[in-house]
Amino acid sequence: MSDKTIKPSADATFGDTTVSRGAGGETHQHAGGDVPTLTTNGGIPVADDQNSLKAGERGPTLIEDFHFREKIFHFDHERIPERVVHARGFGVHGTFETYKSLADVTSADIFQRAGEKTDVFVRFSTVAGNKGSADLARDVRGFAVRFYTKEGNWDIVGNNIPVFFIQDAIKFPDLIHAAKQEPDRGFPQAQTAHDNFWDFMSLMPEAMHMAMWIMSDRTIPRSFRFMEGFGVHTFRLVNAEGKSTFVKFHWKPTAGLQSVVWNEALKLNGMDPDFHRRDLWDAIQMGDFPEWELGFQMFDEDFAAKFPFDVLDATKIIPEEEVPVVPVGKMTLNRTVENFFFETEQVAFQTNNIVPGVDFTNDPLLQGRNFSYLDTQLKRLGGPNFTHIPVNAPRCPFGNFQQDGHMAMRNPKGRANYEPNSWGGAAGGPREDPKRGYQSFPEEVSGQKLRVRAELFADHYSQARQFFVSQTGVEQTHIEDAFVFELSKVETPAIRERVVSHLVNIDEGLAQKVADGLGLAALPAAADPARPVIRDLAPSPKLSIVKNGPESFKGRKLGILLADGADAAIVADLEKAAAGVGAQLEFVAPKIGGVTLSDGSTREPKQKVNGGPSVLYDAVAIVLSAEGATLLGKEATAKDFVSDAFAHAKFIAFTAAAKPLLDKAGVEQDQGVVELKPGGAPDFLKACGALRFWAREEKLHAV
Ligand code: HDD
Repeated sequence: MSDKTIKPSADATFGDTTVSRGAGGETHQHAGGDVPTLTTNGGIPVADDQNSLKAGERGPTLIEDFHFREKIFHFDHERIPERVVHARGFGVHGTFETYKSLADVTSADIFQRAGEKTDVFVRFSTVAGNKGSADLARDVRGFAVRFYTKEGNWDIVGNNIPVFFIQDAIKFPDLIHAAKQEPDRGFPQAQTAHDNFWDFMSLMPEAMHMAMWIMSDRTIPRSFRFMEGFGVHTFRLVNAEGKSTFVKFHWKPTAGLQSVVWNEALKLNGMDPDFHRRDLWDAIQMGDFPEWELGFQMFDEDFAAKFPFDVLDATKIIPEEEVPVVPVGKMTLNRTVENFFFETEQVAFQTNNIVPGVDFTNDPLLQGRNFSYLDTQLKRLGGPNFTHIPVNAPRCPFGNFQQDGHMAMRNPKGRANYEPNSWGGAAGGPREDPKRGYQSFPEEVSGQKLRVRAELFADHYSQARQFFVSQTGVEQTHIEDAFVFELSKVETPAIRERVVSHLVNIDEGLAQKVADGLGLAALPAAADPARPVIRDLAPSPKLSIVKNGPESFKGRKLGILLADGADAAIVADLEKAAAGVGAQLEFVAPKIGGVTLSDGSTREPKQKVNGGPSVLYDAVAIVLSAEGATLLGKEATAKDFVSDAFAHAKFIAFTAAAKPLLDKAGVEQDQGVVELKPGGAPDFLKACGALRFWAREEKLHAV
C-alpha cells in the first residue's frame, strides 16, 4: 500500500482553493474565495466529496464513512409521491391587486380596500399525465391560485374549463382511474384516447358537456399565459351583515385566449415536452409578466331559482351574457420559484382554504373536494405539519394549540398548549375572535338522508349543445376532428358508437361528421336523454377561443429562419416591428454558432434548424438569400419548418430569394403568406395579431 493512497488530501483546506487527492493520486480543484464550505447535514466540513472511504486502494467501502452514508441515504429518499392527479405542474409567484372595495358583497379582507396588494402563488398543471409527461397533452389544465391574505390563505383550486366531468365527488376515483393509464398495461399515459376513458365517459351522460370542452382547443392551450381560469363551482360571498351572494370565479388573461392546433401539439410534445413551463419561465425572466383579471359572476337566490339548470351542478355554466363577469382585481405573475421541489412540488392547495367573507355551497363535487385536498397532503407531504413548509404557511399572524407530529418546525411557545386555560394574557396563548373569526353562512338545511341527485342535474345535453353552437366554424371542425382522433384510438367499436349516440343529442351535424370520420355504417340512435334537450339556448360568444383572442401579436413569438447572406435590412425591420408590438423573436439557422447577414452584421440563433421547428413559433419569417434558399432546400427539416407553419395556418413572411424553399415545401400562396419588402414588417406583424390564417385550414384536410 503506497503512502499516497491512504492519506486523504494532505493539503486540504476549507474556504480557499482546495486540492483533494483521489485514490490514484489525481487531484480536484475546488473554487476558493468566499465559496461556502461543503458540509454534512450536521455541519461537519467535508474534505473530499469525490471518493468514498475505503480499506485500501482497491478495498471495500467502509460503513464508517458517515458522509457517504448520509449522502446516499438522503438521495434514496428524495422522492415524495406525485399528486394522484395534476402531477405535472409549474408554479410561480405573483401579486394580486384589488380594484375597489367590495364591502357591499363580501367581508373578505382582501376585497375591502382599493389598491390592496396580496401575494399569490399559482400552479398550472395537466390532470392525467404523470409528473414526467409532456406539456401539450390534450388535457384539462389546472389553474390553482393561493392568495396569502391578511386573514389567512385563500385557495381557488380551479381549472381552465368552467365545468367538470362529474357531478358528485364519489365518482372522482372512477373518472381518474378511467382517464389514467389502463391498469393491466400501464399505458397510455397523458392521453384520453383509449378505451377505458371513453367507455367511462359514454356510460356517464353527465360528462357530455365536459366532453365537448375537452375535445375543443381549450385542452391544447398555446401557453398558460393565454388561458382562462375558472373556480367552476358556485361559491358564496358573505358581507358584514351576513348577506350572501352566489358567485362564480373567472380568471381572464389580459393577453387574450390562444390555443395550438392538434397536429402542432403532437409535434410540440416531441420537440419540447416542456413547452408550457419554458414559455412561462421565459416570459417572467424577460419581464413580460402575464396578467389575469379576476372576475365575479354574482347572482342571488331568485336568479338561481329561475335559471333552467341547477347552480350547484358543476357540469353547468352560467353564460356570461346572462350574468356578466365583473372585474374585481388583477393578478400579475412576476417571479419564478427559487427551487422547483421546495415550492412547486410541496405546495398543498386545498379547496377548504377559505377566508371570512367567502363560503362554500352544497355543490356535491365541492363538498367532496373539501375532504380530499386535506387528506391527500398527509400522504404526499408525509405528516400533519405540511403548513410549516414556507409555501404553505400563512403570511399573516396565526396561532393555535396544535403541536408535535412529524417534522414540526414550530410548536406553541410557553406553558399553554390547551384552551380554555387560566394563564391569562399572552401567556394563555391565542383566543377565538367571534367578530373577525370565520363564520359559516347559516343556511337552512333539512331533509332526509338520501343518495340522490337534484332533479335538474339530469339535463346532460342542453349546455353541451349550447357550447357547440357558440363556436366558430373552425372551432367546430376542431371538435369534430378531436372526437374522430380520440375514438379512432378506441379499439372497441361499441364504445365508439355509444359516444356518437350521445353526440346525436347534442348536434346531429356533429354526430354525423364524427360517424363519417370513424367510418360507422350508420348514425346510431340517440341515447335516451333523462330530460328533454333544450335546443334553443342562445349561443354564448364568450365560449369561443377565436372570438376572444388578442388584438395584437404582443407576447407572441416570431421565428425567423435565417442563413448566411440574408438581407440585413429586412431582418432589422422585423426586429424593430416585433419590438414595437411587444412580441418575442428568435432566429433559427443552419448552425448555432452564428449567422452573417448581407451587411456583415451577425445574429445569434437560438435554435439550429433541425432542433427548432416552426411549432415553437406563432408566426414565421423566412429571410434567405438565394444561396441560403438553395442550401436549406436540401435540408428536410428546413422544408418541414415551412410546410408545418403552412399546415398549422400560421402567417408566413418570406423574402423573394427564399421563394424556392417555399415551393419545395409545397406552400401555395394565400393572404397569410406575405412577401416581405423593405418597410413591410410592421404590416406583417399587424396581420399576425389574428394569430392564424384560418381560411387556409379547410383547404388542407381531406379526411
Ligand atoms: Fe382536484 C388536485 C382542480 C375535482 C381531488 N385539483 C387538483 C389540482 C387542481 C384541481 C388545479 C392541482 C392543485 C395543485 O396545483 O397542486 N379538482 C380540480 C377541479 C375540480 C376538481 C377544478 C372540479 C371542479 N379534485 C376534484 C375532486 C376530487 C379532487 C372531485 C376528489 C374528490 N384534486 C384532488 C386531489 C388533488 C387534486 C387528489 C391531487 C393533489 C392535490 O389534490 O393536492 O386531492
